[in-house]
Formats: sequence, C-alpha cells, structure tokens
Amino acid sequence: MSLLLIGAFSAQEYAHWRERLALSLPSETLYLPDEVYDPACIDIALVANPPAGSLAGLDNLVLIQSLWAGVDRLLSDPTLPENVPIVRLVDPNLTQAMTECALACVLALHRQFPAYARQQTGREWKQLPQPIARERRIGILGLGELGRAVAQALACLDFDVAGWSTGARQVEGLECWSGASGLASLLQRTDILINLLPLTPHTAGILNAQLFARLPRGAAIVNLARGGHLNEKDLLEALARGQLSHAILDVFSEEPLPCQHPFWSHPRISVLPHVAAVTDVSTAAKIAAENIKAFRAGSMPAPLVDRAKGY
Ligand code: NDP
Ligand code: OXD
Repeated sequence: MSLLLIGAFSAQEYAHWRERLALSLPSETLYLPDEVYDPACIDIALVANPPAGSLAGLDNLVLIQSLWAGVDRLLSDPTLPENVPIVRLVDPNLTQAMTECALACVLALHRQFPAYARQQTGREWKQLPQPIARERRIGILGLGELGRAVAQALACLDFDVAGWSTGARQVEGLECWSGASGLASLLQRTDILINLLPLTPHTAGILNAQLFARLPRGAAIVNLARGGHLNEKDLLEALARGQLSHAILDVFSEEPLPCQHPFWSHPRISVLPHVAAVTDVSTAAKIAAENIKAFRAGSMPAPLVDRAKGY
C-alpha cells in the first residue's frame, strides 16, 4: 500500500515535502496528486488543508494525517471518507511559532505601538499612560495545544491571564473558565482577547457584536485561529464606536484578503497574511512519519480528531 500527499503546495513545496518524508519513510511509496497511481493502492493520505473532493474515491484509506493543526476545511468536505481516523498535527515548532506571534501581538498592543503609529502619521509627540504587564488582563479563547502554550508564556511575563475551553481545565498560572457563564466572566475582565479556538459549528462567528459588547470599552482583539470566527461587519462597527480599540488579524474568511477589502487600510486593524504558525516541513514531516510508522506497527497515533465535535 502507498501514501498520497495533497495540499495547496507549489511544485517546489511538494518536492520539499517528498524529500523530507522520504528521509524518515524510505520504504514507503509516496504519490503526489498529479502522478499516475491506482487509487486502490492508497491507504494513508497526508493532507495540508486540501481542496474539497481531494480524498474522494480512495476506497482503501485507513488513516488521514493532517499536516495542519486546524482541520475545519477538511471536515467540511462532503466527500471526506467516513470512519477513517484523522490525526491532527501537533508539533513543538508550530506551538513555539504561535507562542512567539501571540507574544508579539500582546506586547505591541500592551505597549500601544498601534496608537503610536497613528500618532506618528500626524507627527504627534504624546506619551500615553502605560500600565505594567500584571495590570493588563489577557483572555484566551481555546486552551488546547496552542492556547495553553500561549497562556503560559504570557503568564511568565507577568500578564494577568485567563482562558476558556469546552471542558473545565487547570492550567498553572491562569484562571480557567468553561461554558456560557465562564465566557461572560472571561470577557468582562479582558483587555486583550486572543482567539485560538478551532472553527466548528459552535465557534463560527463567535467574535461578534454580542461578544465585543461584553468586553471592557477599548479592549483589543487578536484573531490567530480562523477567519470564520469573526463577524467582519460587527468588528468594523465596534471599532467605529470605540468599543474596541484595535484588532490584529492573521486569518480571514477569504484568503488572500482581497485587495479592495476595508481591513487593508483601516487605521485600527493590523493585517498579517496567515503567518502566525506556518507548518515547518522538516519537523512536521518527521512527526507525520513517526505517526505512520506507529500506525503500521499497530498503534493509533494521537491526537485524533473527534469528527462529532469538529476538532
Ligand atoms: P486544540 O484542538 O488543541 O484546542 C482547541 C481548544 O479550543 C480546546 O481547549 C477546546 O476545549 C477549545 N474549544 C473547542 N470548541 C470550543 C467551544 N465551543 N467552546 C469553548 N472552547 C472550545 O487546537 P490547537 O490549539 O492545536 O489549535 C487551535 C486552532 O488554531 C486550530 O484549530 C487552527 O484553526 C488555529 N491555527 C492557526 C494557525 C495560524 O497560523 N494562524 C496555525 C495553527 C493553528 P477542550 O480543551 O475542552 O477540548
Ligand atoms: C494550521 C494553520 O491550522 O496553518 O495549521 O492555520
């Protein structure tokens, strides 16, 4: 049986993945989508946010290894083969990258860099009041692989951190909440809100007017998860009314963000081109290869996606 690699990759990226996977899986045969292969011989697919329909017709598939942490697009594919286990990517390098990005966003907002950038355009020399980290309250939506690491790094810098997840969690150094009342408690004490939730039917559109209204006036948001979490119109309105002071956005419902989109030129929105935590081919290929070896040897790799929960 053989492997199939499918992603939104350039020819050069496909070649890089093939080279890295071959180093760790020398005895496996790996096909790329534009090569000639018998679909019946593919039993494991390695996928990176693949277009819908990519896995249709692979009747002997027994494992899907995602090379992305988020599997929302994969799960939304109506042709996704049923009952095939999906393993998500958990990679310390990805976690480190996300942590660095979240720290950069929080420190920029905490030290008011966006406000000083706006002042600079008017050559305005004005020192703004500056609290220290322990006086800045950070709220994190999602306390999974990424949210937990981000929360702990911020707590180490002495920020006042709290987090929210589906189940009740205990994470050292932070206050943890769950459920609807937990979300309300988190929001009312949050100056900077970071979104690291998976995109599911329960979390789609969660960054909306109702949520913004529960934050203290002048709070900032950082969306590092998915564009589908954000109601764009509600964000623009909340910024216009001063309910929110700034938004740093790494992800968008349409990517690349269209040239004419109002976010590009908004003085209170910072746009990043989905770079918070880009998959590192070298480390991710090794992790995927170890998972495949374990699977071939009879054990089920982790973490498995719970299709019913959507993450
Ligand atoms: P995990 O699955 O490890 O964690 C998800 C967290 O969200 C868990 O704490 C989970 O709760 C919580 N959660 C899920 N649904 C709800 C809900 N309805 N209400 C409250 N909490 C909820 O995911 P990761 O941390 O690995 O990744 C998070 C997301 O980050 C990915 O899905 C992806 O969209 C995004 N991402 C973005 C990248 C970028 O470059 N911008 C790069 C990589 C990922 P519980 O713990 O109770 O299950
Ligand atoms: C991911 C991403 O989910 O890059 O891995 O967004």
